[in-house]
Amino acid sequence: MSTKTLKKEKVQKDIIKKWDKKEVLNDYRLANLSRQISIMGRKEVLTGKAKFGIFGDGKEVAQIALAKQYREGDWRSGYYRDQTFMMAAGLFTAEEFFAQLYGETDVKLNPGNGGRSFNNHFSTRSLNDNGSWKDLMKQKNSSADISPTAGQMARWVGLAYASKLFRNINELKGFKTLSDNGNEVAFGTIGDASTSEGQFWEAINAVGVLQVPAVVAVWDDGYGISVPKKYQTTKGSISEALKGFERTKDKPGIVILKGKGWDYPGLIKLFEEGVEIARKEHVPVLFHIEEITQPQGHSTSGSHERYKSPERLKFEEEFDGIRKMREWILSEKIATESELDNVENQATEEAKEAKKLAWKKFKDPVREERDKLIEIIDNRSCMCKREGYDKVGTITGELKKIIDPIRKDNFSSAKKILRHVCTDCNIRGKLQKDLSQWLDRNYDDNQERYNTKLYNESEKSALNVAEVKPVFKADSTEVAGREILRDNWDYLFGKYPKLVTFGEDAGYIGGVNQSYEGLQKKYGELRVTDTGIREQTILGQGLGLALRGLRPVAEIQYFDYLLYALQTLSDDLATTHYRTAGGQVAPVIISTRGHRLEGIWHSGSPLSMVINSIRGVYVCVPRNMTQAAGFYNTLLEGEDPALVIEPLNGYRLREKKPENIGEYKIPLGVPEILNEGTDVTLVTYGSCVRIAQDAVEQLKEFDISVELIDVQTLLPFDRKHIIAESIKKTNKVVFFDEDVPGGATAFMMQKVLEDQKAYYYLDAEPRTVTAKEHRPAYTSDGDYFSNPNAEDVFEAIYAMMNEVNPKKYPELY
Ligand SMILES: Cc1ncc(C[n+]2csc(CCOP(=O)(O)OP(=O)(O)O)c2C)c(N)n1
Ligand SMILES: [Mg+2]
Repeated sequence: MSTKTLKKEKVQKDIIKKWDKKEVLNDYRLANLSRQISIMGRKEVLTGKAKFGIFGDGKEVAQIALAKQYREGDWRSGYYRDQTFMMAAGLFTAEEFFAQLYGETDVKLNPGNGGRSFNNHFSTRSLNDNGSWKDLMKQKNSSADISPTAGQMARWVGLAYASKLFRNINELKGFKTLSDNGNEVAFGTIGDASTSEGQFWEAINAVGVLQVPAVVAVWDDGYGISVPKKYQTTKGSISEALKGFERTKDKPGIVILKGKGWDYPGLIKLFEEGVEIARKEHVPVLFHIEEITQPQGHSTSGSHERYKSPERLKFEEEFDGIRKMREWILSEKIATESELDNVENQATEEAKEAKKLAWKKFKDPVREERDKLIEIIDNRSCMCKREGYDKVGTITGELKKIIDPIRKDNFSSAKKILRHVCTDCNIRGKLQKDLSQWLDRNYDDNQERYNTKLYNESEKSALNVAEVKPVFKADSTEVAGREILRDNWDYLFGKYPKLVTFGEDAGYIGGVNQSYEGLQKKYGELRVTDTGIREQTILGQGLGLALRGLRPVAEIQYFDYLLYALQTLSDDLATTHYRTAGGQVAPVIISTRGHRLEGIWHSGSPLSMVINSIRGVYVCVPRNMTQAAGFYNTLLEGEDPALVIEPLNGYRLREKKPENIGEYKIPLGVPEILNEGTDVTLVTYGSCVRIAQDAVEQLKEFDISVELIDVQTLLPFDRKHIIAESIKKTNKVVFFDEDVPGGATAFMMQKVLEDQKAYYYLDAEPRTVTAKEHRPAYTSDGDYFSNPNAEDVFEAIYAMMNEVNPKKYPELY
C-alpha cells in the first residue's frame, strides 16, 4: 500500500472513529505522568540525587499511539526515549523510572537493568530466577537497550527474522511458548540522527531483503544532541532518503509511512494500519514521525537553549504533543477543561508519590547498613592517638554526618577504620572481628549486585555440560576435517529442531569450506541459509533469534572480518546477560575460522582484540575439526553465547572420525596435555598447536622434553589450573601464539602467573613467542618473517635451557 492510499483511508477512518472517553483520558493521564517524571527526573539529577538522566519528554503521545499495537509475544528493540511506550505497554512504572534513575540494583524494583545501565535502558525478563524460560507468548517482550546510537538495529533484524522462521519451518510449529505461527512483530525505535549510523542502513537493507515483520519508528525531533538534520541526513529527511527501499506494486521492499509526532488521532490510525500490514503480510514498515519535540533538551548534561533558535523553541512549545492532545480533546468535546486539569493534577501527584517511594526504597537499605556499621564503630575509638588525633572517631563522625550515604561511603569508612586502629589498642580484637564480619557480608552483597551474571549462572551454564570423550576404534576412518564438521552438523540439525545457521555462502554451497555441504538440501533453505555480506546484522540476526528462544549459529566467513560485527558482539551480545542481571540470555554460537593463511587480512589471529572486548561470550580456539565439533556439541547443550574459531588450514587435513559424532562433548576451560614432558611447559592453542608439535619434535633431538598444553578455550581459561600443575614439574613456561606481542600470550601469562600463582614455581624468566606487531605480510616468506614459527619456538625454549644449564645447552649463535 502506498503512502497516498493509506492517507486517504486514514482520513475516512478518522471520520467514523468514535472516541472512547475513558481510553483517551487514560492516555492523556499517562502522557502527563510521563512528562512529569521527566521533569522531576531532571531535577533529581541537577540536585545531585541521581547521576545522569535522559528522558522521553516530547515523545509521549506518539509512543502511546504506537504501544496500542504492541501485543503479547511481540518484541521491542528501542532506545532511551521509550519510557512512555514502555509505560503504555504496562512494562514500566513511574516508580521504576525513578528506581532506574537512582541506580536501584534490586531487580524486583528495577527489573529492566538491575542498576547496571543508565536510566531509561529497559528490558523485560525472559528467564525465571532459576534460568528457565518464561512463556514469552504471555508477555510483551523488550530486548535490553544499549547506549550506542543505532546499536539496537542489528538485534531488531533477528527479532523479526525469528517470526519468519516460526511461520515457515515445520519443526518449529510446536514451540507454543515462543511463537504463535510467527505472528509476532519486532518494534524498533530510533532517533532521527542515529539513522546516520551504518548500523541503521545495514539493518534496513537486511529487513528489506529478508521481508520480515519488523516495524521501526524514527522519532524525528530534528536533532542529535545539538546537531540538526541537515548535517545528519541526505535531503534532511530519512523517508526521502529511503525512497529507493520503498515497496512498490511489483517489487517487495519496505512500507514507508509518515506522521506528525503531536497528532494523537492521526498516529493511532497510522500505527494501527502500518503494524497490521507488517503482522499480516510479514513485511517491514518504517514510520517516519516528524515534528516531535524535546522540551528539556537532550539530557541532563546540557541545555538546548544553547543550540536551538528562538523560532525552533517557539515551535516546540506550540507543537508539544501533550498541548496538542489537550487542544484536540477539547475541540472534539471529549472532555472539559476542568476534567483535563484534574487529570493533569492527578498525574503530577502520582509522579511525586512514585519518586518518594523509589527514593525511600533505594536509600533505606543503605542507611540501614550505615546504622549497623555505626553501631559497631561508635564509641569504640582507638584512643592511642598514633595519628596525633582520634582518627577512628573522626571517620565515624564524618560517616554519621552524611545525609544520604552511598554504599561506597560505608565501605570505605569501615576499611579505613580497620586500618587506623593501632595494633596494641585494647579495642582492636573485638572491633576487628565485628568490622570484618560487616565487611564480608557487605562485600558479598555488593559482589552480587554489581559483579554477577556475566555468563549464565544457572544449571544451563555451558560450563555444566559434562565431558563425553570422542570414541575412536582402531579402524576408525580418517577423513578430511571438513567432513567431520559436516557430519557433526548433520547430526545436530537432526537432533535440535531449533538449530539454524546462516551467513555468507553458508547455504547453497554449504560454506566456503563446505562444512555444511548438502545440508541446505536436507534441512531446507531456512535452516541452512545464505545471507548478504553484512557481518553486523548476521550477528544481530543471531542475537535476535537467540533472544526468542532459537539456537542460531551465526556464520562469520573469516575471523578477520569479525571486526565488522565487533560493535554488536561487544556492546550487545557480550553484555546481554550481565546488563539484564540474568533476565535474558542469548546463546548465539558464532562460527568463524582464522589463523595462518597469508597476507594482512587472511592470516590474522587478533585474539586479544576479542578476548578483551567480549567478556560474556566464551571463546573456543580448537586445534582441529574434531575439537571444533566437540565444542559445538557442548555449546548446544548449554545456554551461553560463544565464539568458535575453526583453524582455517585444517579443513582438508585428515583426522580420525569419532564414532560418536554429534554426541561427544569437549568441556570448556579444560586444557589438554598433548605431550608430556619434564623440562619446559609450552602453552598454546588453535593452529599454533601444529607448529608447537613440530618444535617439540625438533627439541627432542636435543634431549629437551617439552610438556605441550593446548588451552582449547581462552574464555574460560584453564578452570582446573592444569598449567600451574605442569609448571610445578617443569619450572619453566613459554606462552606461544600468533597474536601481537602483549596480546593473548600476555593474557595467558597473567592468568597462569597471577591467578594460578605459578610464578612461585618458576626457575627461569617466563617467555612469550608471538607474531610481529604489524599485521602479517603476504606469501610464505611474508608469513615466515611476520608470524612465529617452529624455529622461533625452538629457540625460545632452547635459550631457557641454556640459561639453566649452559654446559649441556651451549649458545647456538
Ligand atoms: C555510537 C554513539 N555515538 C555517540 C553517542 C552519543 N549520543 C547519545 S545520543 C546522541 C544523539 C542521538 O540523536 P537522535 O538519534 O536524534 O536521538 P534523540 O536523542 O534526538 O531522540 C549522541 C550523539 C552514542 N550514544 N553512541
Ligand atoms: Mg533526534
